[in-house]
Amino acid sequence: MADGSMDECYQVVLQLAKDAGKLVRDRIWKKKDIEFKSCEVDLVTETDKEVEKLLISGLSSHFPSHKFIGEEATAAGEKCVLTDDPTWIIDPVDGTMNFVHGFPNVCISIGLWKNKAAEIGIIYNPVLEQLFTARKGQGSYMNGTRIHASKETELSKALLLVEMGTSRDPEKLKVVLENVTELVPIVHGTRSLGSAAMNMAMVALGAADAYYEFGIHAWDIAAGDLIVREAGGVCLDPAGGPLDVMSRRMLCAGTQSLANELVPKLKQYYPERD
Ligand code: LIP
Repeated sequence: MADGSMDECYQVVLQLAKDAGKLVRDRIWKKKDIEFKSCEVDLVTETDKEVEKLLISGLSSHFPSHKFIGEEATAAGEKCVLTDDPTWIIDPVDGTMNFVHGFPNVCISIGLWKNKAAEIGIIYNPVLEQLFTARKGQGSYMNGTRIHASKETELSKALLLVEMGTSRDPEKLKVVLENVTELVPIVHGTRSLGSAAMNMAMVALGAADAYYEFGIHAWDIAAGDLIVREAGGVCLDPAGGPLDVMSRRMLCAGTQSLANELVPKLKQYYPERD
């Protein structure tokens, strides 16, 4: 692999994630400069931008041939293209609304993809000190301890993660609320962490049994895809086919059986691709 083995990539990104985590931890309960993106509840702060710059400059100095897809670079107009090249897919602060409010479900999500498949996944919540890591074929870990997704196969016994999302598009909101109305009466419980990556980390940890969302972006799920699968879970399209990381649609679960029960109950929504 040009400029850097996977081992070197892993060591470098782990240190950069910890360096970036200090910024998030130090600033979550301080005053922030808040800007709006696609709508008045799609927010970005100076910390989102600074963390993304720290990660991209650190990684590109070690691996100059690597490519990048970053949430804030994309928002600033950079094209969002996934090729076969080694590509770092970064959400600098996933759960920005939580960060703005000082609600500690925030994380830095970094995936390294090569040949359009995940090689390294890092989801780091520096406020609660939860570091989720995975390398292809090597299992998933939280703070260095091996983790495993749940073995739950029945929706009626499942803790389901759902998100309302940041879109205020009436058509999208209608689908979100129809799905919640359909599912709340038939599952054990529903929860929303406000961060796609943290939701996926909870499925990998076995602390929740499934999570789906329409409207997320590649940077929200690029790390969680590997972390869930290396913990023994499944990640797929919410209509049941293979996951397409650029489709802005995702369903993950501890077991294929649970995913199979969930899929037909979902009203589908097809956002514009990344
Ligand atoms: C968030 C996602 C969350 C989704 C929000 C938002 P951000 O990412 O993690 O799942 O429901 O709408 O997209 O914007 O905080 O990086």
